[in-house]
Amino acid sequence: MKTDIILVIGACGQIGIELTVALRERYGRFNVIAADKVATADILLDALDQDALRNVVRNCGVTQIYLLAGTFSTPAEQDIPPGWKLNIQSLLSVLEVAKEQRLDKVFWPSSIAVFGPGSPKYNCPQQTCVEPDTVYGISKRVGEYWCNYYFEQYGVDVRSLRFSGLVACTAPTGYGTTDYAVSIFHQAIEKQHYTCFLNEDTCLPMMYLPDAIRAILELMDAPKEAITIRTSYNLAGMSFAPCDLAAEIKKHIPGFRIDYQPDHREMIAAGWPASIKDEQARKDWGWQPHFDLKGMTADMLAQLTKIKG
Ligand code: AKB
Repeated sequence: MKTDIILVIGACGQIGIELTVALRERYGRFNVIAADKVATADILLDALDQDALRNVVRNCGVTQIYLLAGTFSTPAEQDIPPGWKLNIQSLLSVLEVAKEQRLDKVFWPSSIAVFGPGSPKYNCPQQTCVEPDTVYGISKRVGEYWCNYYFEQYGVDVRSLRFSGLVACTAPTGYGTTDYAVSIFHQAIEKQHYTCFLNEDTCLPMMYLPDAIRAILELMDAPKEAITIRTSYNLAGMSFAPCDLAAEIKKHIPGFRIDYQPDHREMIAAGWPASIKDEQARKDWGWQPHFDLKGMTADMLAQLTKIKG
């Protein structure tokens, strides 16, 4: 039987750290290659370098790629060309190499940022108006079309999820619009105070990272015939606003205080749905989230308190 050899590109980022651990538990330490641009990775790989990627795939006998390298909404808005290039060119390189080298499967994350002000605000469905109004959202939407194109034209088995704001205890705070929901935990533990860059009632779809990792594994395990969406699946976890999260943290840290100084990121968040409907993921491959706001908050605080000693 053929051994699965997995290449994780962007292995040292928000999703990559925990996904690499989960993949290693499943496929074995030496069958999962952690690639990134930082020295702690197994191999140094620039996601934009297609020749280098092809060499790694050939030399290591890679059968599956998880492409996690990319930029988030806030930096992409501030400097368009590099964000666009990283999000789209890296995906095209991976899809080309997957086609040439006949890889078994590819995973690529999309985002709720594909939706825009014209999309339904609540329970935003899979099939609806999808007109993003941010650089990041446009790049994710275009990426979804590329995934569908390579599947339809060349049979590349590429699978994708539209992630909400992800909350993780292992990764440093990122540069996304939803990343207040990570910083708030660090500041609550360290200073019992947080100044939020979104309005108190800006509700967004969110997900705890263990649920997101499980979703990736379950999607990639699903039989090919079960996958009916070849752009990207809506995926729901929970929805909350900063005031809801602050109230939940206060139950654990009664002295915690929050104030609000909304900045340019509020504009980005205002264009996104407050909640997502994900029936297709539930129907096609049995998706069910495990964490709600209460469970996530308790777990994040317990994990971070341990990590911070
Ligand atoms: C961001 O805020 O940019 C990301 C996302 C919603 O994809 N977390």
